[in-house]
Amino acid sequence: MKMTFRWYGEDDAVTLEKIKQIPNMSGVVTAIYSAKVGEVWPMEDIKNLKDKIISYDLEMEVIESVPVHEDIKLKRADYKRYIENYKENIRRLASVGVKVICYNFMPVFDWTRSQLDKELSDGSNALVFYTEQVEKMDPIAGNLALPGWDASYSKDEMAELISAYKQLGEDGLWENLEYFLKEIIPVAKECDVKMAIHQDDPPWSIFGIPRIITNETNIDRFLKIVDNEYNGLTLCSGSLGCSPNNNYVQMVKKYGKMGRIHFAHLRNIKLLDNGFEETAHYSQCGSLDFVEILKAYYDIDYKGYIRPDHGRMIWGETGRPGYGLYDRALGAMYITGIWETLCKLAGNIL
Ligand code: DNO
Repeated sequence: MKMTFRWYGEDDAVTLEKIKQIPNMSGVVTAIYSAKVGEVWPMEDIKNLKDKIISYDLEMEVIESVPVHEDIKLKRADYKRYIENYKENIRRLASVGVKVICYNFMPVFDWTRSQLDKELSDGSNALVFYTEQVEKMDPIAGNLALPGWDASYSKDEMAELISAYKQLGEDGLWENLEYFLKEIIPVAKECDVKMAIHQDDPPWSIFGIPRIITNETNIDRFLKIVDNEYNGLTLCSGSLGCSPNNNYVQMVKKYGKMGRIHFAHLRNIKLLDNGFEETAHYSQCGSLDFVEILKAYYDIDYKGYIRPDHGRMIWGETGRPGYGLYDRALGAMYITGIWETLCKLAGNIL
């Protein structure tokens, strides 16, 4: 495996200098954040980004994300142009050595939480999802702004989008995903870039709009749409793991053997009756067993990328929720420690 760290570019308080000092870090996972969703990323910006990263002796082999425009997900208006733009972004990123592109097909909202700074019993704070709080949230009132969301919609646009998705339903969303994959995967193959879809987070419908990349049955269906390795997965333990019906370890074994996992997001969560809380990566803190998870990756001889996912805010750090330095760095070292142990026990080097 190759250990990586998410970096939000020049504006990120977590700098490349700091990331470089985390042991075993091979590279960063990043994107061009100044581009509008759906547009072609300027080649000069891509090259500058890469130059900056390699000047710290880090790699830029994974992009997270090239966002999919809502017109593509709804297959309406400008979807053809946006699909052509998407293909062009794949080509441009391939030309500077990018190997994996992470994306998602979640309507309107990316990851959703009800609170971003819930104080845990040890005084740290974390992102949480309490069902009763989410039920009170009104996305149309425009009082929601989570860091992963596109904040550019007016109230009217948001209301229209939500109603369009309600009308489209799950079947419609599957059809549009199929169309998109059949268009872009051949280009990814030509460019030798692995596309890696991220699961919906949380893996169930929110605000009455459909979500489909949620469980093993649906991931099986997704992989069959274009049945080759270029149509692959970012397998996210925290997204899948917050539904008790998903067995993440089993999925690692199954999709790993099929050669379809290209990127892993590893984070722990504590399952509750009314939702979940994000916790430290350490197994004892949450509901997921990190030794079992990493053993599954080790046993499939996983050669792809891993990144520690959301961390808590600890030691007084403030910043982008889920993406501070300290707790993610602890997570990276914990994962690396387990991996090193597995390697040594098997008589291999790290
Ligand atoms: C959350 C992230 C997601 C992810 C996208 C991929 O922190 O894992 O926002 O980047 O869903 O497109």
